[in-house]
Amino acid sequence: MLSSVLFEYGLSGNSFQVEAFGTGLINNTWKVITPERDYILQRINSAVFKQPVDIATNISLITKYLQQFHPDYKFVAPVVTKNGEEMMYREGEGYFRLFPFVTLSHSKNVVKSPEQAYEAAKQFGRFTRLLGDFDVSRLRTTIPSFHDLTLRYQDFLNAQKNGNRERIFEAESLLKALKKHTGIVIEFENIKTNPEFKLRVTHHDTKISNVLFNAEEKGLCVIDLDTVMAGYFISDVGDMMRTYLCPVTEDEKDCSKIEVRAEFYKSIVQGYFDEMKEELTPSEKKYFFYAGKFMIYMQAIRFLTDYLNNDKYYRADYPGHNLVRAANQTTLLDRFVEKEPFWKDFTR
Ligand code: GN1
Ligand code: MG
Repeated sequence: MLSSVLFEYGLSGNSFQVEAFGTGLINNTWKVITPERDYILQRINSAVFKQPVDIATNISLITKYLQQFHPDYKFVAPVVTKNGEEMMYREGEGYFRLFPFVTLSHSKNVVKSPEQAYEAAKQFGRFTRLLGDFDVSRLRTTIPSFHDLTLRYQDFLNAQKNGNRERIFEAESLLKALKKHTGIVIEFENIKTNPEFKLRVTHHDTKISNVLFNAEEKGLCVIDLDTVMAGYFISDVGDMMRTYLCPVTEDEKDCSKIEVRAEFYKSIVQGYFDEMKEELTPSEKKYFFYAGKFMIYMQAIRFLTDYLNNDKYYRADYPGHNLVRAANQTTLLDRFVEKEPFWKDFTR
């Protein structure tokens, strides 16, 4: 199957080797190794991305803009098929695209040092800044209401009504704990009506594995642009807090290992501000710490919603996986909120 897809890109015969790659929960990803160069092949999950062509449209708009206005920016554009398509469709198999594997680059699955957090935050800040004059309304919405916390909270309430009874019973204490944080949803309502909150080109998935580093450990660029859409900066900054501050991942079962690290927080502020300080409005800056609450809370309720709905969305490697993730993120939220009085002023 994959070889017939690769054939469309002019790769044929037994000149290549294909292996599973990465840790994403939604799409399938492979590394394609050829004697000349390596590639990343991906199949889009079309249950999540209902109009995969919208992704290709956005990437193409961004590629053109960056090539024109920031030709030095290292941007990983997809390889086109022999027919000149940026994304290809295979009956019964779905949508695929191929990227060149950036030579001498590497990605990481966990943030090990504040320097890495700084580099990543700078890269995501730079991406948004370089696209600051791009008309964000031209971007297609690849997942409707993706980071709309109001809607996610509604989905969460619906799952408690209509979800798997046994699982609802099992998750009772977690449900209670999460309901205590509804202030975060109310705050988001204020943001949506605040004219000082700008819709910008937002990545929406700023985990460390979406940054490429060079051999000197400097950030090169960001990758995985499927969820690049109009959005608020709190999505990007918040997801960095969610995934860089803690020494263990969202899959960790032992919640006693969950902590948030001040040095890493400072690095996110520094890296992001080095690019975005002049762009953010005073109102937005006031919500810098809130960004972490927003994203950690949203991820906690998304995992729990999915658990109550029998794991329809996130890949689960074992039956209680999404419950573990939800409990993990709830603990992370508690640890993070404890820091509010101490960290809130770092942005000044
Ligand atoms: C999904 O597939 P992956 O790992 O890139 C999800 C993100 C979540 C993340 C949690 C389209 O991203 O929103 O933060 O899992 N992407 C989508 O690990 O839902
Ligand atoms: Mg992703």
